[in-house]
Amino acid sequence: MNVIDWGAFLLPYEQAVEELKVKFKTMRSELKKLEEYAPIEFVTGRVKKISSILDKAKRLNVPMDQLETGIEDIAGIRIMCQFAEDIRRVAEYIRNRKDLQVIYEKDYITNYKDSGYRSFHMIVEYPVQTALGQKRVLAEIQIRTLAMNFWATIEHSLNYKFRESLPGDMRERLKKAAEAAFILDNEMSSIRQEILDAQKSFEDDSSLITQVLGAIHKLYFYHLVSEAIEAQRRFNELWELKDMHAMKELSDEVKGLLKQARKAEDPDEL
Ligand code: 0O2
Ligand code: 0O2
Repeated sequence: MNVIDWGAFLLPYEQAVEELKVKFKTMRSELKKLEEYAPIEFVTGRVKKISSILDKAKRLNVPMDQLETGIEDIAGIRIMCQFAEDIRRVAEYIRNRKDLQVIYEKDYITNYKDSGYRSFHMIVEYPVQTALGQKRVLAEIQIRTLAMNFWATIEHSLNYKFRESLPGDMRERLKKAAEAAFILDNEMSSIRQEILDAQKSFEDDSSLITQVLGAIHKLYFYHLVSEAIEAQRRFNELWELKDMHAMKELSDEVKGLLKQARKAEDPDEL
């Protein structure tokens, strides 16, 4: 049996993790500039420890000369998102990338594990350019919310400490804690939606104000002076009352007057 030169074996995985971390951190800054917030909160990565590779190879019955294909998470990248709905978006961005190939996906959000574990996993093939030429390595990308990550990090460290001997009631309490994290994610998503709706309604109101004032001003161009003065008086009244429904009616009325005036000036206009 050949002795593995671990230093040389792990080198392309180390390179893959470093490169992928930079790429996803760059994706975060790009998305932050393009959108109102970054769907990626932060990115970490690691190369699996040799002892963990050996443990996993034994557990999964992977022969030592088949580690490259048999263990898919020697290179691991973790992407943390603020909201559960960001996970699907980030996964879609990854599927569309040309610098890696998605081999398969594991949706532990819809099909959460017995332990309570929730995350979205993507196994990808990533080409690394080494001094000896190109090498394609497998990497596991885990995408999860901050709450899912909080739970998984603590559960992982407890499991590591207790190994197989984690007391039954602890397992149950950890499952309950995973449910609580899930409820927290849902609650945050619904609060976010309400904030977005409120923002949208504020933007709609301010655009209505711009439109109605612009339309009143235009009445003067068509010498509809008394109509303009009356519309401005009603605008002031509605503005005081913050009655946006009536403001919309006023806007439609003024636009109607403008339409008639344009038609009177140019009867051929549609
Ligand atoms: P372990 O394995 O727990 O003993 P930086 O270089 O600043 O970007 P930094 O601070 O070196 O990043 O942290 P890194 O390497 O990104 O990861 C921090 C910790 O998160 C590591 O702990 C990993 O255990 C864990 N981690 C990060 N990403 C992954 C992943 O994709 N899969 C898994 N399984 N774990 C991950 P330690 O203490 O470095 O290592
Ligand atoms: P690490 O580096 O210590 O995190 P397996 O399910 O392990 O037999 P598979 O198919 O490779 O084999 O793994 P799976 O289930 O897709 O999950 C791989 C990784 O997901 C694990 O890596 C964990 O990082 C994470 N994971 C899966 N289930 C749980 C869980 O119940 N709790 C926590 N905290 N994390 C989980 P490893 O191999 O544990 O390595």
